[in-house]
Amino acid sequence: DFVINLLKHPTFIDMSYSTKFIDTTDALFDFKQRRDRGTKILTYIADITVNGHPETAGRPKPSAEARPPRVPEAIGTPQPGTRNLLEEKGPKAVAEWMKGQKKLLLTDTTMRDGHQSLLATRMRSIDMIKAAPAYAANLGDLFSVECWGGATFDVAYRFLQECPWQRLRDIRSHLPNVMTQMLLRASNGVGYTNYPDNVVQFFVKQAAETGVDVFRVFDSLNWVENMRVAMDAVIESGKLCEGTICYTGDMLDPDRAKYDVKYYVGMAKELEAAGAHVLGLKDMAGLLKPAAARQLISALKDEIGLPIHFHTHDTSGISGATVLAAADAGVDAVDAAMDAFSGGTSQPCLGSIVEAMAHTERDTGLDIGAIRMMSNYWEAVRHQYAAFESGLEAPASEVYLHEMPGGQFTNLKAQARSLGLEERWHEVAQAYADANQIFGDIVKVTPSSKVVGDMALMMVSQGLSKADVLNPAKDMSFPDSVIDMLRGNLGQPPGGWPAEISQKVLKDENPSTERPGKHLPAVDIEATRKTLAEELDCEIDNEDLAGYLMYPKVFTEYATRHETYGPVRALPTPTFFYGLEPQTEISAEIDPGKTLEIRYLTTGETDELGDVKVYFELNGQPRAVRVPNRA
Ligand code: BTN
Ligand code: 3PY
Ligand code: ZN
Repeated sequence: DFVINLLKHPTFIDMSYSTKFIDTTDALFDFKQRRDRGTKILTYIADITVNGHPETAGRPKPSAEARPPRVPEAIGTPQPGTRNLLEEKGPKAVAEWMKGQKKLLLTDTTMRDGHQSLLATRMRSIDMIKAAPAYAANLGDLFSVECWGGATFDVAYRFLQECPWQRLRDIRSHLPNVMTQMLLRASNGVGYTNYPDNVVQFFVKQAAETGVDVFRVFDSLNWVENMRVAMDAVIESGKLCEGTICYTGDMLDPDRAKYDVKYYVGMAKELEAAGAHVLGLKDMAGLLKPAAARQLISALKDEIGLPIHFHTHDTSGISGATVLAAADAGVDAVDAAMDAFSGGTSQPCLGSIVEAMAHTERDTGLDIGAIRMMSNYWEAVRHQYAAFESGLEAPASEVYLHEMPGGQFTNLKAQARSLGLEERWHEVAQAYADANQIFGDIVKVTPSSKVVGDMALMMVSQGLSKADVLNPAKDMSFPDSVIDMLRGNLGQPPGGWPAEISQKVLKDENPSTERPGKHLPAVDIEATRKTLAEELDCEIDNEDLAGYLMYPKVFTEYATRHETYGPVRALPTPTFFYGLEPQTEISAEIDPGKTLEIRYLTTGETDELGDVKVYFELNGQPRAVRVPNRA
């Protein structure tokens, strides 16, 4: 690069230079050090080997005896499945086909909600992509594989140093016959805040192009008005739009009349009118009890023409019974996680549902042997993520008190721990329930659940009761997320925000009751692309741009680290989190057919700058890289 800069420099071209010119012309040295990907990936392994990974420090390690995951065998060639139907006949035909089925259709959530709810969303792409061919060949009768969206998007960039789009593209290419599914927070995209309409549209279009077939669209306050932009974008893309109701409260409890069967049927009708192909019923906390499921599904079946897809969590331990009741009442599809990723704050157990339905008229038709083989793989994968286990040891009926979503539960527990409130967890649970009542009993799911969580932590850490919070004479400052929500920036809950808390938080400020996206100015997408390309000094494609539009800082930090560490997504999971032992060897396929054979030899002494030299063999050739010793 130096020589190129020199050759192109006007002073050099007109030959008016001396060697002093080189010494004093900084612009000549204005080049990015472009290192090859092998060196970058060695730098990463060296850094982790010397310093450890910041995320696994002090956390439980995988057991030394744990068997390495053996990639499940793909038996035979993939048969046409739901994806083929969608491609050939379109989303309405898929919906009709669902309704005409006797089978209970199943979605496998292992690659999204399963690890989001059990392992803090930390599952890496490589572990998913390896399973995809066996899903295609052996489990081609699944309705869909949920593998994208929700929290997986930002966690991929932020903590796993990998591109979520590439994950989707790779899963898609290895799973050609079963629909992929994502969770989309309507106008909140895959983020925690409302985005301008054109950002939501741009994101959905790209997700459809890269490989999402089913979009489960929900709003964190069940406000259909705030779901239309996202739903319209999905419909426009030709993919399957699952307009979704979030279930909360207790439908059969006369004291919680706000969310009764009439409320849910009313919302379902709005979603049907808004063009949903499928009705999603999302019980994100696992609160729907079997008797209520029977009534609710029956009522929805009677009143709505759409097929129904039910999602729940097993935090209480009773979700299997709820699924069976829903199946009896005629639900069309349900979500479940592969056995090793099921139970607790995750979904009910897929294999057990298959067994429960066998030899009944709702037999799923799935092969239990194929499920066992797949689950054995996931079991070994899960062991590698021991550092991220939350340690919920038993079912918790306390979920009916606090109503926390499965995906939030372990997160909030970790937040409480970091504030020194771990011992007071049951107080946090009670405060969460109280905060929900303060806000007027709302749907709690990302991002509204985060606001309730912030409020609950504030109440416990400051020793505030519900009466204190509502007392107009008691002054206090509220978390930013609370102020933002009461301003109307997440939209409107049924019945609006209660005046008491709204006035206390906003004082004289007038909240907005309109759809937030109505006032957010459109982003100039091409100008953003240009600025970002200049900032990062590289081309920005639509996937990168969509990532940046959701999470500007998270994306640019990812891109900067990528420049240093290269395609670390190709590393085996134990190497990514723990580095290598001396004289051990791994392979990393950095492009299809291009594999690096990496052997770690030894580490030298720390020099006066605090750096160490780490010695490897890369494809048989000796290589050394220098990294800071921070250990
Ligand atoms: C993180 O930033 O916590 C997640 C990504 C890992 C980045 C690598 S890990 C090795 C090196 N040391 C750090 O503290 N960050 C980078
Ligand atoms: C998410 O939005 O990530 C969820 O899982 C909500 O249940
Ligand atoms: Zn869920």
